[in-house]
Amino acid sequence: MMVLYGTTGSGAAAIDAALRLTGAAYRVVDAASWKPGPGLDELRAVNPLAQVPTLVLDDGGVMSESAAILIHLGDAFPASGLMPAATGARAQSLRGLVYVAANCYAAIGVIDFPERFCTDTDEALAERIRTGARMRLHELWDTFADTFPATPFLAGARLGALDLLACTVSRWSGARAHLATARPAFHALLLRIEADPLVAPVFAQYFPPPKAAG
Ligand SMILES: N[C@@H](CCC(=O)N[C@@H](CS)C(=O)NCC(=O)O)C(=O)O
Repeated sequence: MMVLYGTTGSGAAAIDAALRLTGAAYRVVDAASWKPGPGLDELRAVNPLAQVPTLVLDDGGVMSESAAILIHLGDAFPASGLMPAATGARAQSLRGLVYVAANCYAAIGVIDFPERFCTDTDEALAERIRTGARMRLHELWDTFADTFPATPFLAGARLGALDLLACTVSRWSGARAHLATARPAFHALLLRIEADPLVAPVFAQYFPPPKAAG
């Protein structure tokens, strides 16, 4: 059985939803680099970066990198529709998946861990790095929205990998609030994808609404 490493609020949401589309058997281990415990020990043993999502395949092969995991699942389970079958649509999905991973997800790594990208980082400098990376992230989402049309899904006729990754990664660092005013149609599209009956329960689990204070 496949094993997915991830936790609430993480990019494992996209992979969990994708695994449900495949219908394959898998189990989830609660793990993240910021959650010390047995899950993290297990995660570190398979992925030295200790990043999630990480997926251990049936044959013991380790997959990290969300775009690669999604492309692999699309290839291994073609009936899932994760990757479009038509060559042109598949090419655009590949472009979109790598765009989100290489540009948007990478910017979030800078926002979350500015000290990894600088030396002698005091809090004021860390905050300037975070602010700059966040501005860049929001521009990157604007360009994504302008570049990848929904027909009616980002992956084409069916819900696919690109929809799942875009919905997940746009959850962070104020991107949704930005898009709601900067690209309202794209923002509405993300909400529509998340309302899909397969996606909605997964996102409710990974992105629960904040608890009211008191
Ligand atoms: N390049 C990876 C990035 C994964 C990533 O940064 N995941 C975050 C959680 S959403 C993480 O595990 N961060 C912890 C860390 O880097 O220590 C991907 O595309 O999947």
